Amino acid sequence: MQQQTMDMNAILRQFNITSKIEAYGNGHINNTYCTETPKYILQRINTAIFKDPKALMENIRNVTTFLRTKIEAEGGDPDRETLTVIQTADGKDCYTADADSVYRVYKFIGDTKTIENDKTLADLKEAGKGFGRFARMLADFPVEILHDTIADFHHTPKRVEALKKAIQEDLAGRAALVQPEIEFALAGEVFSDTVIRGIEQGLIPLRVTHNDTKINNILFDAEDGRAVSVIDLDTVMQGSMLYDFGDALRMGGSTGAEDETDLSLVHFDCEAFRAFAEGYLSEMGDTLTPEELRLLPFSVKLMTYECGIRFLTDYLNGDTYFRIHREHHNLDRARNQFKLVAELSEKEAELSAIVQEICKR
Ligand code: ADP
Ligand code: GN1
Ligand code: MG
Repeated sequence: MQQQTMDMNAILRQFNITSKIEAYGNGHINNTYCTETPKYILQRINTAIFKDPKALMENIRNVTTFLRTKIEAEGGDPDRETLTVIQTADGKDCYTADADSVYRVYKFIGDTKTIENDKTLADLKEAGKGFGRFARMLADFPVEILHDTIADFHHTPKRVEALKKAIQEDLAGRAALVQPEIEFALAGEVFSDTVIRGIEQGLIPLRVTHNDTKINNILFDAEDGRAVSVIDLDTVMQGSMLYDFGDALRMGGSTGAEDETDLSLVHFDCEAFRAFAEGYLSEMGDTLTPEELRLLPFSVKLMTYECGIRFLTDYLNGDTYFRIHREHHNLDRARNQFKLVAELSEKEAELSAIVQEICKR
């Protein structure tokens, strides 16, 4: 522990910071810490997953610089409404201690809160506005300068292929234990290419997308609950807005936590969908194509399915990707997502009616 504290202090010194530091947040991928005074967020970038941290930081620098100008033009506070990268003493956006230990620091955005599971409809409407505003402000960002930080991140058919490989290899010897889950996952292959096909056919435009729009990737004002800032920008890449809309409701629309094991507590809440969609469409509604609007309900099922098969794949591979906190954590997560997928299949018509109601106003 003392060794770790010493190492963290040495890392902080690279950024000219001296402060106590503690682990922070609930992400599945990076390691996040927060300093005491002055407050900063320090993150160790997961280089097993993000193979080119310099390209990743270049994306973040470009996107946040672009957002700063937009936020200022709209009369906002860029230090609060987007991430600010703190450079190292020698002017770099991250500190590379060794190939596996790459660190970055952000200004701490204070007087805010993150929401994990206990969310109200007002929170969801705000989250929709926040992610919608993010997309709107980046609508004229020069997308060609963005690097793909993870190739084919939301290419769902390739995620199905990865699952099939994991089933075949059965590295952790778990496939026989999860036959019903495997069956459910493979049955979803029929709809897995819907968005990719739409993109290929030119029906769904490519935009700048966040690609990891979990509700805890948005900071809300601690006082009035408004969405302040979209964070966790590691996966900002070119993609479909359907990825961001669907992924946000994957967690935002569930009545339970992502790893709740009592599945009687896990349902998809259509009113949560309405609230998020109202917020999102108030920012982006005018710019969406008919195909994007038509697929909003489906996108939630697709992204929930994709995440479920990623959890199952990781379980079969022996838990090498997502951080786990108990033995069958990834299986619990996969089952939870599949419960939602099954419900979403039944609720698609109801959700489409909600989109139509919002668009008529
Ligand atoms: P991960 O990729 O592991 O999910 P995040 O970038 O989402 O990491 O950060 C984890 C948590 O740290 C967030 O949910 C949020 O609570 C907090 N956090 C991250 N960046 C900031 C920031 N600039 N200011 C305040 N809190 C932050
Ligand atoms: C990971 O880093 P975090 O916890 O915000 C993952 C997302 C998944 C999510 C599931 C880079 O997000 O794609 O949807 O877990 N991020 C990456 O909770 O793989
Ligand atoms: Mg996060």
